[in-house]
Amino acid sequence: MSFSIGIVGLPNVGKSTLFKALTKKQVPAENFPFCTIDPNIGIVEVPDERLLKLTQISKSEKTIPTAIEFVDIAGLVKGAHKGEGLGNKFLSHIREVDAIAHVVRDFENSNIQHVENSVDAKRDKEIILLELIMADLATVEKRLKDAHSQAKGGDKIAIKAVSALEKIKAQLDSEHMASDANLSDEEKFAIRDLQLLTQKPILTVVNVAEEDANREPKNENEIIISAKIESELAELSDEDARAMLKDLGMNQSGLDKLITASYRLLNLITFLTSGPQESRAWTVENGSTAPQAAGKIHTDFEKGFIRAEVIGYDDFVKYNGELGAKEAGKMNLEGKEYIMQDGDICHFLHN
Ligand SMILES: Nc1nc2c(ncn2[C@@H]2O[C@H](COP(=O)(O)OP(=O)(O)O)[C@@H](O)[C@H]2O)c(=O)[nH]1
Ligand SMILES: [Mg+2]
Repeated sequence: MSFSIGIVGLPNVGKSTLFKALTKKQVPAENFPFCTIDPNIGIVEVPDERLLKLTQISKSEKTIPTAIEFVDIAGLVKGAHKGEGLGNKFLSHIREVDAIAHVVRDFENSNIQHVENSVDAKRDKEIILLELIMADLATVEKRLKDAHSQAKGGDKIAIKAVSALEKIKAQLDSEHMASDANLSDEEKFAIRDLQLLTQKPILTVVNVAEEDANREPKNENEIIISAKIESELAELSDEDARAMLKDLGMNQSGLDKLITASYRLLNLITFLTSGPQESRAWTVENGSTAPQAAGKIHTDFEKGFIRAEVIGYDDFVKYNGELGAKEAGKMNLEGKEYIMQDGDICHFLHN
């Protein structure tokens, strides 16, 4: 199971162009046997230089990156929450993703129609956000009715749900996101299955003209991309793509920016396994324990967890692999409580 990012935005802003470029980086499906095959879903590898280094050091036969899933979600227009366009069908697709990449158009081109008839990224951002807010408001009001009647019966969780929903409703009513509501842990628990759209992390992807591709983003929740450049890069070999990036004065492709920003937005970290058979990257949420990480490899590893042998990435490189690091005393034995660190190279012992 990989984490998924839904690509949303008004029509003709470059969503599918970006998605098509992304799918050129699809990982081979055999490494991810449980994924659904769907033309609107692309599972792409998370770029990580460390993995190549591990492959060299361990002389691994295979290198398997970790992956993240992108979904091209079409059909959002003004009024979607009232059923305009694909309306609620579209909104239900967004409910299933872990985070949202919102593409806004910031390039002029008179041949490509803009649904609002002019290019204004700030306005477009507000239109989409308002749709998500209105959809959430409908969800919250519906749930609030049920929660009220359960709370009357004295149900403790329902009482917490009512207070959570009222706090969220106040935010939504003033056109703020549900994630702006300040909820206690108990309140969060009471509404944990609600799947509100504006509780998800949102990354704004500004699709700019080619000559603006090096523009700096306004904040850490925004990235600048030229979908046109990305679609050209996607057609090239790795080597040619690197040369083109260099010519453009870019140190990273927009897609790599998008993938790494999504990873950060979801608060994910990578741990690694490495040996002669394969070097492989795995994803866990930041703050996960060693048994939870082991469970990513196999559920039995989590259930039967005994301990983890952990080497930090820098030590692994410095001492030229597992054996060297172990001899230098840099392999630590960690128990059930250990919190995984980004770049940990692990070997899990289990029964
Ligand atoms: N000039 C230019 N055209 C683009 C760019 N991104 C997308 N387009 C064009 O805009 C049109 C709509 O793009 P598409 O990706 O289908 O938009 P979607 O409706 O958001 O999926 C297509 O003709 C694309 O070729 C871009 O960055 N620059
Ligand atoms: Mg499209």
